[in-house]
Amino acid sequence: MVLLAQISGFLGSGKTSSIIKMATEAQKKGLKTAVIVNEIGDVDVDGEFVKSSGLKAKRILGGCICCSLGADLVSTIKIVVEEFNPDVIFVEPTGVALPSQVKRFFVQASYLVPGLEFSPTVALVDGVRFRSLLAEFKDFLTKQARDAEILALTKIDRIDKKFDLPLMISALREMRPGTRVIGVSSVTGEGMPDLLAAVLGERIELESLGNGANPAQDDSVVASGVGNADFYGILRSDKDLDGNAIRALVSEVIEAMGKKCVEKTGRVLGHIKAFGESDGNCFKASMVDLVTGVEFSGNLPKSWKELRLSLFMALEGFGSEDMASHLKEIISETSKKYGLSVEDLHNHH
Ligand SMILES: Nc1nc2c(ncn2[C@@H]2O[C@H](COP(=O)(O)OP(=O)(O)O)[C@@H](O)[C@H]2O)c(=O)[nH]1
Ligand SMILES: [Mg+2]
Repeated sequence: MVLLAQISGFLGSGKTSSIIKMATEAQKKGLKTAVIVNEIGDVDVDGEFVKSSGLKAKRILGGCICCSLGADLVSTIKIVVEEFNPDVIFVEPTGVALPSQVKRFFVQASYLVPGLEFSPTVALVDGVRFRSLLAEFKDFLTKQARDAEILALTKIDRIDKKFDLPLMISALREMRPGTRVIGVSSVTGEGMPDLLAAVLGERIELESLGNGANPAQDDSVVASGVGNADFYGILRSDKDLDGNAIRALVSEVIEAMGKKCVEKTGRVLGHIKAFGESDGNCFKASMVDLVTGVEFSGNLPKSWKELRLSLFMALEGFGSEDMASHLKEIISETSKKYGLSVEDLHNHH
């Protein structure tokens, strides 16, 4: 038996963080786990971060597994089962995927891989950005929520438990009546045992697919209006720099792109993130809104001359080409400011 668990949710809602938390817990219970991470762009951030957390992972890049890359999902499930022989596979779709579409490809995978079973689909909803997401992205949220058996309100460590949390939970219940809603935090671990218990302990039948599901869609990346851009390369310095220089540099690039997005669209609705490796240390930097700012996890080096950096952003309403040209300019300007040379490896592929 291999359990397939889909953890969906909008860009930056906390999918990767929750999966790392749940997969690590599942391993402590003696279950072998693997993760499949899908990214709209060609540059991998989350897959690398999941691996650096000690988990087995495969990535699917350059599109969405609910539409254009559905066939890749099917073959990747087969490869993961053959290579890792896991008990549970956590699947992280892109933030614009429709869970029901991903389920369709789970069904196809079950023709190729015997013994697949299916956890209830989880859709994560960001508690910190709840108000702005509801105000500006309600249709899409409702679509994602309609496809899920469990709704998890994330980041509750930052939500007022007395007043706001119960209101948000009832707003979610209204979005899809009858669905279970669980509040979770991958920082404090609150709610995670309940969510994991449901994912590991409950099953959905393939026949239930299609109930309330959205009609097939050609390309969910195009339909979402989310643009994306990325960078993959090496930044080098002549002098020794410290970890704070990485923090400052990466924050500056991410914040500058966030501000560009506000100039263009009036707000930041999406996710800007980076994975870096320097002197044997790995870290992830991430921003979903300008107020919270850039958050780092992992380790920064004490001293370094070379930084391998993958950066990826997906932002609603910001055209991909426009975004790419701004990103290039901002990376080049910021690197110059810190006295770094830039080797762009992405454009050499
Ligand atoms: N305070 C708080 N922040 C979180 C939590 N989960 C994720 N985040 C932050 O939210 C951002 C997006 O998280 P990530 O897991 O990458 O989201 P994904 O894009 O859905 O995979 C990151 O900056 C995380 O540090 C949480 O439970 N509490
Ligand atoms: Mg992620």
